[in-house]
Parts: sequence; structure tokens; C-alpha cells
Amino acid sequence: MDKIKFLNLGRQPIANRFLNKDELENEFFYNLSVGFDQETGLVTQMDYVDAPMMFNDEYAYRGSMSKTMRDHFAKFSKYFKDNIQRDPKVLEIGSNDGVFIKNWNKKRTFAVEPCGNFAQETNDMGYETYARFWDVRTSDKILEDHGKMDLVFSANCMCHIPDLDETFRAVKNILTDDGLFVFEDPSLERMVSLNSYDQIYDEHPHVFSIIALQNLLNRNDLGIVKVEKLEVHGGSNRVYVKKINKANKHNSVQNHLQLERSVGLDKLSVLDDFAERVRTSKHSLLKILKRFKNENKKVISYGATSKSATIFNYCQIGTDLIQYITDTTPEKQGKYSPGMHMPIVSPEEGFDNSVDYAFLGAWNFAKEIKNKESDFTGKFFTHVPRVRIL
Ligand code: JHZ
Repeated sequence: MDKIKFLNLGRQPIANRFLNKDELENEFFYNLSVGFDQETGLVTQMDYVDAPMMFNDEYAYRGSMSKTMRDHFAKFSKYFKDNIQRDPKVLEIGSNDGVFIKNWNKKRTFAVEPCGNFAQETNDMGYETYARFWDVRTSDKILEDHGKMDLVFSANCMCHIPDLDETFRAVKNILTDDGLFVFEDPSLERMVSLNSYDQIYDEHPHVFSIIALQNLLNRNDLGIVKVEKLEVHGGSNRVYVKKINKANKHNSVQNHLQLERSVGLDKLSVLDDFAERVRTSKHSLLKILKRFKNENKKVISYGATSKSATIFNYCQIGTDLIQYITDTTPEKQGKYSPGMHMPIVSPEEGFDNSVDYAFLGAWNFAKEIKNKESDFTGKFFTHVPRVRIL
């Protein structure tokens, strides 16, 4: 790849590695900088963290923690069964805690999940799960065991895999001739327009534009047939893909490509401007936090997200500015946040009306959180699309 660097987010930890007290001393850090691949238009990190450092038996993120995501996958599964195929043979790549596959037939649904703790969990639920990384060897193995798949689905996983050529070849290998490959990941267009640079962390080596995906898929004999704009995870795209000889394009593909070209996502200068806005966002966030501190306010963060690991480490925000973080995930509670070592507590313990300001670490669930916390007398604040109190 011929990458040109446009953004440096500094020294960063493993974003989903929540630490015990005795682990604080020896934490792993790397430099997070982001580049633009001139050949494909892919926005991608300059250096990738080794996958087993991030995805292992201690992986803490649970996709089913939010009602928004549970409903989101149930809705897509119903749509697919009602409109495309009633009882397809399904493979999910990156099944996490089963939030997607639990909507499907146990006998005809298979999963790949490299984090052993979650592979065990979905195997126990009755879905045969291969505890390994997705590549051509894994694809060959599943092909041998179960044959080709009508639907290959993947949510928030394709953008986690550095080698996209191998990844897409492995998908093509296991798809039936008329099969659909559907995946969803955060959108570059939304990240740039919302200034949500926190979409970038170790687990997200790439942030996808449709322009780049089209280049990468086509060179692996796959073609995009449809693109849907999604509101989840701060703005994502759901991309429908078929083998290239079956890939009749829906209008949405051209519309998305046109939108991205009009914004200039195929130009480095647009990404340089974005990087400048990221630096401005950092200064504004630090300014408002210092103001709260001078006013003796109680400030916490809501949701120990991977995204907030990027923000807190890039802006060097620690317990002097934000006292602690609340999160509903049992695996994160009682631990310390990556890099800046802020304590994580349950909402029952840490979220009440003694809090003056709560930073929305999980800003992508703002609606769900505001509904749930309607009795909160303090205020939420966020950095998207600019630093502001809600
Ligand atoms: P959330 C993860 O990113 C990592 P993160 C991963 N790389 C990815 O791509 C995306 O997910 C999809 C908590 N919470 O989903 C639960 C509350 O405490 O924004 C979660 O820990 N109260 C796989 O970590 C976190 O916030 C609530 O009411 O940035 C949300 O994490 C709600 C709704 C959530 O993803």
C-alpha cells in the first residue's frame, strides 16, 4: 500500500483492554497514526496492532449491551427472511456475544469468533462457532464441514481486519453463486462530517468509504449491489455484495459514490482539513473540562467505550478532569480504563444526581441513554459534531 499519513492520534493503549490494579504498570502502548492509501482511497492506519493483542479470551466488548443494537439486528434478520430468503444457510464473521445470530436457525447458522470467551458462549447457545480468525484457511475449513453459504454477514468486523484482499477472497470462496455478503461498519463520510475521530482506535485499522470498498471488492471479483445508510454506531453503511458476475447495481451505490466524491473523500486535502478539525476539537474539549474543574463541578463519563479510549488518550484526560466512568458491562466494572486509568463503576454505583456533567462516551447511543436517564438533573456533554453541552 502506498499510504500518506494525515493524522497522528499519539500514544494509545489497547482500547478494549480494561485493567486490574496490578496491571497498570506494564500496559502496552503504540502510536496511532492514520493514512490515505492512494491506490484504493482507503483510510487506514499507518501500522497495525497484532490481532491477538486485541482479540483474545479476555475481550470485554458485548454487542448486546444496548437495546438499540439488539433491535437493529432483529429488524435486519426479519427483513432478510421476509424479503430475500426465508431460511438461508448463514455464516457470521465476528459473532461476539451472539447479538445477531440469536435471530437465526441454530441448525443452519455458523459463526466465526476469535475471542474464545465469546466463541464458547455462542457454542453454548447452540450455534456452532469456530474460535479462530477469518481468513482463507478458516473459510476452507467451514466449506469442508458445511458447504457454501447463502448469506455471509458481518457487523463491525470487516473494518477490524488489516488484510482486506485475503478477507474478501475468503468470503467469495464460501458464498453460493447467488449468495449475498452483507456487512456494516462505520462510515468515513459520517466520521468526517461529525468530526468523530474517536471511530479510530486499534480495532479499527480502516474507516470505510464506499469508494475504497468498491475498489477493494472489485479487485477480488466481488461487486457492491446496494448500500444503506444506518444511524447505528454514530453513522454506518450496510453494504450488500455479490459475486461480480451477479452484481447488478441498485441506485443507492451510485448515490453514495456521488455523495462521497462531492465531499471529496477521494482527496487527501479533505482529510488534512479533517485532521485540523480534530486538533481544534481536542483544545475545545480540554477548555470546557478545565472550566468545569474551576467551577468545582462533578464530572464523569458515561459508557467506557473504545471510542473514548482514543479521546482520553489523545487529549490526555485523566481523573484530574473526569472522576470516573460508568458502564453497564460486568467485565468492565471494577477495572481501570485503558491508558488513562480512570476507574470504571456500574451506573448504579456512579450515576446519580450528584453528577453535574456526564461526558457521553457512548454518544452513538445518546437517544437511548437520554430516554433511560430522564430523571438525571445534571447535563450531558459531547464532542460531536463539536464540543457542546446538550
Ligand atoms: P459502543 C466497540 O466500540 C468495539 P465501542 C468494536 N470494535 C466496534 O466496532 C464497536 O463496538 C461496534 C455501555 N453502555 O457500542 C456499553 C452503558 O454503559 O459505543 C458499552 O460498554 N449504558 C467491536 O466500545 C458502551 O457503553 C448504556 O445505556 O466504542 C458502548 O459501547 C448503553 C447504551 C451502553 O462501542
